[in-house]
Amino acid sequence: MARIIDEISRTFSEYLLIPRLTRTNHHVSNVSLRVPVARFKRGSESRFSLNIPFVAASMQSVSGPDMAIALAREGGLAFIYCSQSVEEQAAMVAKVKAYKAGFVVSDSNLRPDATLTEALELRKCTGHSTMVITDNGCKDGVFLGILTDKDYWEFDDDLNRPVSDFMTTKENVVLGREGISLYNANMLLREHKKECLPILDDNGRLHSLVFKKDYVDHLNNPNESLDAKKRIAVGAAINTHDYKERVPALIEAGADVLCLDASDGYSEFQRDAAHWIRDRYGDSVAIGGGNVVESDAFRYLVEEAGLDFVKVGIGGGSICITREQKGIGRGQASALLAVAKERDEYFEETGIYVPLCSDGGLANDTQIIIALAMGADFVMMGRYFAMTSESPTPRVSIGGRIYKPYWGEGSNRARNWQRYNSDGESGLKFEEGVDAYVPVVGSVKEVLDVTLSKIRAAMCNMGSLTIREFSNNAVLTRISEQSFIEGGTSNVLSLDKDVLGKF
Ligand code: MZP
Repeated sequence: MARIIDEISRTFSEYLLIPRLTRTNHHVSNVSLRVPVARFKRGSESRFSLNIPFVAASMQSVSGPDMAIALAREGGLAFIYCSQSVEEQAAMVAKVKAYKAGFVVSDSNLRPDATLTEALELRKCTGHSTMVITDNGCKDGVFLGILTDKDYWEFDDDLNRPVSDFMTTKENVVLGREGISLYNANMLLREHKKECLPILDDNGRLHSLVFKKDYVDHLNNPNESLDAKKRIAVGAAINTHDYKERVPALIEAGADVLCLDASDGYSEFQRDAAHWIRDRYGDSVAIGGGNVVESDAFRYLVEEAGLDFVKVGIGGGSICITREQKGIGRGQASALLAVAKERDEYFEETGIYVPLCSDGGLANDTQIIIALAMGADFVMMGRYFAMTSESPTPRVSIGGRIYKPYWGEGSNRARNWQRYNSDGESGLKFEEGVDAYVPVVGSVKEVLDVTLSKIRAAMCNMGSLTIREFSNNAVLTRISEQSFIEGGTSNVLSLDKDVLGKF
């Protein structure tokens, strides 16, 4: 006979936090939002952590290279979607890795006999004003000199003359040797008051470039998610169908974290894929998976599949109709509480901490705060990021307001049958997601600034300086419909809502 869980499925909006003692050191400036992403043993550090507890969903309408760069610069991580060809996804990962690095592979290279016109065309194409002149015009050719827009006068000089007439030649360029540390490279730039340092190998061939602006940029974004080579960190989603081709390409392109992307992740398919990856790549890449909504599924993915983190949530996504279509899912708060309890028990038993990601259904900042209080180490969001300028979809005007398209991976538009069919059958017989629009709200940085301020403030109210402390200290109360109403404005005319008729 079917087993009925003796509890109603609940969602985040049904709970409120009860403040704990705020001590004098509980100041927002002392709060750390750093969270682990990869499992770790008690007393040791996670192999991969984030400085803010946010990741962007692996969805076509959310996580392209622009989102990955913008979010990683704020301390989070985006998962480039896998509902595209292996080549396209790997190219997106490579684009993120190339965005900014301590040691950049030069993308603007010319032969010495190229004309100034060709240099201007290249500048227009790449947007980069610094060009390297090598014997063969390739990124690893013999270094001859460097050309910047200070070396020529576009409207006065003869554009048919070769760049060799204008470039600063090798003897006059400050150079670094392959193997130099990034710190020393930056110190050379400082000492010689230069903007760009070409790094050459022992044979005088170009290896890479180091830019002063990258150093300054890094200081302005101290939370950035970076890899060991100081490149932007990026996640990539994978499925259980073509991982044997997809994973090697993604790792080659530089993916730092992989995540098995499935609507229901309690499967032997996830276990087999995780083993295959671990056998070949060991712990060099963090592997997450899911989604799950109860304790047995968590245990399975942690013990049998050995995953680094587990995603929680089925059917709660803003564009998701899985619950309506198949009757599968669980209220997100109940799911998270059940899995977090199991995670904590597993930690007690084994000393191994497995981070949890609450995925989907976070309708506002308050719900993000409740999710973190209930034990999520980090949250994955689609709608929240789809609304920002960095999501990959175009702006459209509807009724005088600006929107962006946002569609589910289970919609016909996404054609992501691999996320939904574990049996290998291709194509969607029915949709589990919808095609929608969301309002445009600003840049990733702008929306995060507000949300993160609220999280820090709530953590101080709860007498906590870390996310782990926050969830350990959390005391929550369920709320009645009446107290929910009481939580909004009451018995007053709101200037915005009632007088001006906004919202
Ligand atoms: P949300 O942040 O928009 O509420 O939810 C995003 C999450 O919904 C994704 O991370 C993914 O787990 C889930 N998702 C994506 N597509 C669908 C669908 O088409 C879906 N059903 O449920």
